[in-house]
Amino acid sequence: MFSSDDTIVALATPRGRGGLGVVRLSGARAQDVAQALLGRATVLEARRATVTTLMDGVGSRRRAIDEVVATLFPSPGSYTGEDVVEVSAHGSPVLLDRIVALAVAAGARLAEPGEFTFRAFLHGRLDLVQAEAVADLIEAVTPRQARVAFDQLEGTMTARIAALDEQLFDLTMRLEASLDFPEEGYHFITPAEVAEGIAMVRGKIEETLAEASQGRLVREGCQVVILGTPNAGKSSIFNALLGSSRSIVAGQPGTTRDLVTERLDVDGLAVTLVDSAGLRPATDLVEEEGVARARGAVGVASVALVVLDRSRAWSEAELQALREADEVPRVVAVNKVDLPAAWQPREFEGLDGIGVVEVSAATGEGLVRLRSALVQALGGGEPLRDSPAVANRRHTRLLEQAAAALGAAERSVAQGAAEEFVLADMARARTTFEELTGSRTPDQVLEQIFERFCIGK
Ligand SMILES: Nc1nc2c(ncn2[C@@H]2O[C@H](COP(=O)(O)OP(=O)(O)OP(=O)(O)O)[C@@H](O)[C@H]2O)c(=O)[nH]1
Ligand SMILES: [Mg+2]
Repeated sequence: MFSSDDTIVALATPRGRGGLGVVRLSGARAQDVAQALLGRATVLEARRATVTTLMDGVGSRRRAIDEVVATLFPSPGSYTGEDVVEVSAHGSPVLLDRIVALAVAAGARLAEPGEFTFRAFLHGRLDLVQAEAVADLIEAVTPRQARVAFDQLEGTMTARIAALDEQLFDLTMRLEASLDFPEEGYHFITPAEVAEGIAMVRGKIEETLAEASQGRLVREGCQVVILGTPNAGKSSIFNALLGSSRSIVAGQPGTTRDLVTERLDVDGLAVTLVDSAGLRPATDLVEEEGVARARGAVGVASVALVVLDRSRAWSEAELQALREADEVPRVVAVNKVDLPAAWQPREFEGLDGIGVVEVSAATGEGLVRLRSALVQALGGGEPLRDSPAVANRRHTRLLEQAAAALGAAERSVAQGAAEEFVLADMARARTTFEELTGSRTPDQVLEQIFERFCIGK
């Protein structure tokens, strides 16, 4: 994938105007390149911020274009494990582009997306799970996502895998010893001990997997689509949950036709909230398209929030609204409780066994309860764990493979199969661990992982 013997450069801060912008260099020639850019007398000491000037032009036309702070992080104790120089300049896009161009002229190459973190991985500064955590941390949109990503960066997941691998290694060694000295039979380890050891490791993998669905929910967020009868106050509730008048609210039914989508932090979960036209029978082509889009949104939603109007007589339309989205978990918001009631939720069978919350988008009553009902529905009813260690599909897939391999090993032991078979299954499990942490990961997988980063990370 990336060539790793040249020196790379990129803007490490977002493009755009700001107080500061940081250009980062990494590689064997980072110091030389920096020297070519900085004022002549500059001596960069390790890990010491040095105030200096940034120079442009050659000979008599050479002049300072900014005052900067440069810091050298020498190999191997830097982010990438190579010599790194960070130059903090004023946050002007033209200036920062120029600094990057000057670094390239002095022999650096523009970094590819994720290349700094890739080098950190390559030089053993981070394992693959931690490198993924860097991308997650940068992309986090809720504080909880950031915390889970940071835990992973700190190595919670890495430590768990290392402990499991160690246990498997120990079992493997003892079983191999029994093989090498067959006359001693199962002297080094009994089949019962092998079975017990393997079952224990598999149990821990399954525990970790059980946490994974929550971890994934935190990491990837989820979609909540708002459905319900026309004019029930769907858009009003959408706006109230967001705290802004994002969707148009009006007295006549059929106001919302297209999908209106907004990101929302619900107790740390990144929820994509979708206001829709509902699934009512359409009266014209535009509306028909709107209803089709609403149906499409239900298809990918984790939860449907069905809004009903309590101030209006109960009719077939309410039943219809409840019936239509029954393929996803539902929360029902019985809205307009500030107005006289035309019916009571408990009178209707369709509402049995679904979370029903009485609210008023107009006064804000019940909104806190509505939020917690949503969190409940999203988290499968269990309280959300604070820091699930596993969070992405690559991890869960590999852990499932490891658990399956160990399951096969357990069966082999139970059937009294030769040690070689048991050892082969255990070796498969250990290979998935290596793939997880990156000590043995195919290049295409690495590419996919680092592609997710943007340039400069
Ligand atoms: N009194 C009262 N009026 C409400 C409440 N919620 C919404 N309304 C009013 O009900 C009407 C319809 O509200 P919307 O939010 O546009 O309803 P909707 O379900 O999005 O409507 P469509 O998009 O047309 O299907 C508006 O006049 C709102 O002001 C509420 O809690 N109490
Ligand atoms: Mg609407």
